[in-house]
Amino acid sequence: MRRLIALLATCATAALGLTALLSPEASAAPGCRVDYTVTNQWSGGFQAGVKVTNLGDPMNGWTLRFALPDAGQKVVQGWSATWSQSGPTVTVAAADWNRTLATGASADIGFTGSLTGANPKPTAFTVNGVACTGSVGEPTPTPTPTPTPTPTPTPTPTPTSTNPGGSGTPVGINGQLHVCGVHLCNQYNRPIQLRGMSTHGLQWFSQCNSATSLDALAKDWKADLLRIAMYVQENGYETDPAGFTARVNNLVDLAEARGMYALIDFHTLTPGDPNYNLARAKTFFASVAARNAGKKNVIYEIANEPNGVSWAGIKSYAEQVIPVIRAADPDAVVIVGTRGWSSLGVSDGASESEIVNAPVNAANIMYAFHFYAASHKDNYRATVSRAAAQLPLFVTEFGTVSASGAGAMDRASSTAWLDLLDQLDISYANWTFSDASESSAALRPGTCTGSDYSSSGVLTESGALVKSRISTADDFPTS
Ligand code: IDC
Repeated sequence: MRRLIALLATCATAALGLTALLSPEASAAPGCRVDYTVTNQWSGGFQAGVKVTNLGDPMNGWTLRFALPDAGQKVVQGWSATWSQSGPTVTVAAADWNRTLATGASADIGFTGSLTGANPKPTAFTVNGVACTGSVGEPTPTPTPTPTPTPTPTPTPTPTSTNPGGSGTPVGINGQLHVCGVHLCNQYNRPIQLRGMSTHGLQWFSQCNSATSLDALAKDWKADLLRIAMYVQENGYETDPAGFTARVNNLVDLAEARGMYALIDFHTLTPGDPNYNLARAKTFFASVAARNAGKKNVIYEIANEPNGVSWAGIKSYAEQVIPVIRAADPDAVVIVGTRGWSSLGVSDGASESEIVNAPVNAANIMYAFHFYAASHKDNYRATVSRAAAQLPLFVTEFGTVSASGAGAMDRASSTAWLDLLDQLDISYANWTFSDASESSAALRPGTCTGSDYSSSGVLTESGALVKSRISTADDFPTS
């Protein structure tokens, strides 16, 4: 894996030029730093993360400009800002939600680019017309957009799949998904089952979501799906909305480049009432839906595990968030969490009938069901068997262990569950594709600080079982 190289450029506070004086966005006392990081590179293309940090007075609007140093470099798609290019000059205008930058605050943005030759990095940046000069340095200790690089002794090129939706991949075969009847259906209007993995919390385990690890997930695990678990609390989204939004978008791209679907999980957990996060959800989904509307690989999961809240409360939340997504991305599948930690109500002593009797008033949606095999057994399986005839279900999270995420793996119950999901064509994602020190993690502790994600030695007992199930050949219908 190549080393990350960041360019640090510090704006000269004295160099307030004419452009800045004319710009309504210019700060009285400007000052900024730009970290430019090539996060991925392949034959013919690359991806870069750009962090704009305001070191001057608070800014209420900013425009970043830089020149791409090689004529063969072109911006293909940028995110979290409005990107344009004229000749070598790239102009990046803040998005509504990151235009205000307090002193010391940053905006994480990024882009994918094409290139025909070498990939030199820009060395000069302006923010609001103020020329920045600086020196080449290492990444700053502040959080960088995923993927976090996996340190390896020797920098090596990392060839990755560069054919989004390539013909043989899950996205290449199935294309844009939709709900038909109670099933998830592909572009041929035929039911399919997606099998994949969930990340752990991005705030803790982003090192497990590198280009290398996701190559292994796509190629060795043959996963169809990456669930991107973005916690809202617990040092997650609420602490840095722009940064977490950028990380999610980056993972959507990494999944897309490998032909995998990306399930964007707004990982609410505590507090359990999703309405607590309603305003955040609207802001987040407006942004990711607008940014990813043109992609075929995105599915939205609007609330991980509602708990301590009635179905009416969840339904009300869903009916306010879904229109925000639809306004930007009309055709994507949306998944709604269910009562009792997404147990269809069973863990609260209820059942799926409360949903059947009062479904969310929206089309092209599914309902989430979660289980942990050592905790949730026959009565939950009976519920799923029954509910699957009436409601489109998606197991967006399950564990082979107890609901705490720890304890012994229950092989018999896990196998019974996966057999049932296969039989019903219900898609699933396993918690977690990480090396957390807990038995639900698929990778042994320490795996994500290395570069080997493929050998059997890196798998936990749970990882070995789940990989053996996920990596069997898909049988996606193509007509
Ligand atoms: C767990 C993690 C654990 C973390 C805890 C609190 O495995 O490391 O400390 O969350 O954030 C869920 C949740 C999921 C839980 C998981 C295991 O969706 O966030 O992860 N679980 O407890 N529902 C049932 C189980």
